[in-house]
Amino acid sequence: MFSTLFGNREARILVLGLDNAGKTTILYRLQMGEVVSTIPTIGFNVETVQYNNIKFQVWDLGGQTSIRPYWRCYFPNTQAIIYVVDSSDTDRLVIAKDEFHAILEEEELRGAVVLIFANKQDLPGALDDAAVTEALELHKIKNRQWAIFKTSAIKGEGLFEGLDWLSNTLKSGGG
Ligand SMILES: Nc1nc2c(ncn2[C@@H]2O[C@H](COP(=O)(O)OP(=O)(O)OP(=O)(O)O)[C@@H](O)[C@H]2O)c(=O)[nH]1
Ligand SMILES: [Mg+2]
Repeated sequence: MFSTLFGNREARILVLGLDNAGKTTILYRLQMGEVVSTIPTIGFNVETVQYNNIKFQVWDLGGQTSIRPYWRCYFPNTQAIIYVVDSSDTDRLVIAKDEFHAILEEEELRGAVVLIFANKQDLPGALDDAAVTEALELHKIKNRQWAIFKTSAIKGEGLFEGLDWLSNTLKSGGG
């Protein structure tokens, strides 16, 4: 729960997105500041990331088709979603968009703010933030605070800019 007890806020964050988007890489980049070698996540990883006086409890869920239905088990009490897109995987952007809009319709996530990471910007052919905004139809988002950032989990770029936005948005009452 989001609390101001002892001035130390906490926020529960879900990291969602298709398999291979880079979710687990991002989680450990944020938590340890390093690139770790990953295997596809079956189930979840959870770590605490302390940043800007917020203790983020970050849940990284597996994104494979067969395990996406289990995402909903983690929805209650979520203040923010980080939705990760492989910006170079243009073939699957339509699927990424459909999964994204299904998440937005979930009643339990109605109050969650949304941060989109257009990840893998270091790869040739990666779409930029404007193109990912269009592909995900972000302009259709209603009644919710959201932002998109270009990231490279491998290079460590963009991730903390996103967390800055998230912490400011949560502190000002979002989520
Ligand atoms: N070039 C590049 N590769 C990345 C980046 N982020 C992640 N990867 C690679 O993409 C692959 C998949 O990364 P994961 O973090 O395991 O992906 P995931 O979203 O957790 O996948 P699931 O657990 O199956 O849902 C790995 O080989 C990563 O090293 C990035 O920013 N750039
Ligand atoms: Mg993973």
